[in-house]
Amino acid sequence: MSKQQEYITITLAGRVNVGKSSILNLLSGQRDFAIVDAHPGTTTDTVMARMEIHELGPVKIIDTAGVDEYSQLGGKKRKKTYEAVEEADLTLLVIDLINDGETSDFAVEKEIITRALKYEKQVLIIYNIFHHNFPSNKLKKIKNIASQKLNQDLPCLYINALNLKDQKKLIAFIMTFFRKENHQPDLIPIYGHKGYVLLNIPMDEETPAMRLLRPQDMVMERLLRKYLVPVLYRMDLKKARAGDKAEKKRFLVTIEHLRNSPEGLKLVITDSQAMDIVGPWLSHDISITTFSVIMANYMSGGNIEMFVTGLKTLLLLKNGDSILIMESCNHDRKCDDIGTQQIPRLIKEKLNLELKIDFSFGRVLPDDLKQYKLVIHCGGCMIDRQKYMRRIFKLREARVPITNYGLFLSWIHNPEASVRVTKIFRSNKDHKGN
Ligand SMILES: Nc1nc2c(ncn2[C@@H]2O[C@H](COP(=O)(O)OP(=O)(O)OP(=O)(O)O)[C@@H](O)[C@H]2O)c(=O)[nH]1
Ligand code: SF4
Ligand SMILES: [Mg+2]
Repeated sequence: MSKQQEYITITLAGRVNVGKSSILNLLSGQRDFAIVDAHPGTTTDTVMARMEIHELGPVKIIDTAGVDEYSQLGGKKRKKTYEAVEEADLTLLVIDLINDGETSDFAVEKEIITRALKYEKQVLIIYNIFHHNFPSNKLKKIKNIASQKLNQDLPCLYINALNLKDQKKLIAFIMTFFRKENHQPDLIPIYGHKGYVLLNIPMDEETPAMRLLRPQDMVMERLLRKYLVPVLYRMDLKKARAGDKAEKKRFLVTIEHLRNSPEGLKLVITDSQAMDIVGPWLSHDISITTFSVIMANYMSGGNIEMFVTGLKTLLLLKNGDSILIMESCNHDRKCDDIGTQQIPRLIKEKLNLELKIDFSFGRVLPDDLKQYKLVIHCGGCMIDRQKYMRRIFKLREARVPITNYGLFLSWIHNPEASVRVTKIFRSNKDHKGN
């Protein structure tokens, strides 16, 4: 599990000038962490700050632009704010109690709450009180009016965001009401502190120098933590694919060596591009999966079956249907790139289909998802779990099935292989712990 994915994400949202950035400063304990100004619209885009809040652990706080700015730019800012709300584990909805408590219709605030709850996220209300010595009877009256108008059964807190003493109060409030949910399954559900796991990493023109890819790093970290021994193996995929007997022998000798060792071979994890080679080479009593399938299971909170179901859509596609190939980052593309070349070619050759294939690279989701019959997604290792889950929600909302590169590449050569690469997740589903 990477550090990046252990962050709790908290979004600060509300109208302009209600003290969102001041609350970010309050949480950080620094008055000048974010720019704060009496001018409405000071924060013009989502701003992310990572910090360690002792009681909560690593937290990613997203300060946002106010959602009630109705210029053309305001629409763009609002879109980003809503995205941040939909992704966050927790939204702190900030309301300027004295200015808005009596007069506002709270439509904007209700919209924020609706969006968060739709994405099964949590919301807490922060009433920010700008005036120190506001008469208490008047304040009580406004509090009542505001809570009646907002009409939400959500925990709320009254603070003065400029008062550093309210920091403790705010953190205690979050600690009391935020339910820290752990949706993340074990990255590699194999158990027992003994055994080798062979990682097949072919390395091609796209492989960056001087480092391994993030899923490979994550897998190694997990194996070490479990006292399992990762064995890194580089297959020459070109030779293997060309039927080179020596290349096959080199691989199988390594496998036999590990199998016959006292510790034994627990699992083979391969780059998904080599699954069509490695799968048939290995006898069925050897467990095998791919890095991409591991990531899909992990990022989706253990929902690998959703990607298996998505595969079945491939058999229902007709010429002219649109599908979307999605990657969560925008990397250099060299020859025979998986997303832009291999997958489209395999669809054409193996399924004999002429599809309309669109591509989406990076963090932004296309607006009109409904036009697609299927999404084929990469492992998604470069975005965090919250962003990935928002994608899954959006696709579910648009009723678009999703599958994954690793599953696709296993299935297209041999449908049985897609069952094989998901077996470790199904057979160990109920096992908790690492
Ligand atoms: N007196 C008092 N002033 C506050 C409080 N919170 C914020 N302010 C002031 O209100 C103004 C706006 O605060 P910001 O934190 O920038 O508000 P924001 O919601 O981030 O505003 P935008 O980024 O413009 O949407 C600043 O002048 C703050 O100093 C508070 O609790 N008490
Ligand atoms: S985000 Fe996707 S395309 Fe980018 S490196 Fe990770 S798996 Fe590959
Ligand atoms: Mg601001």
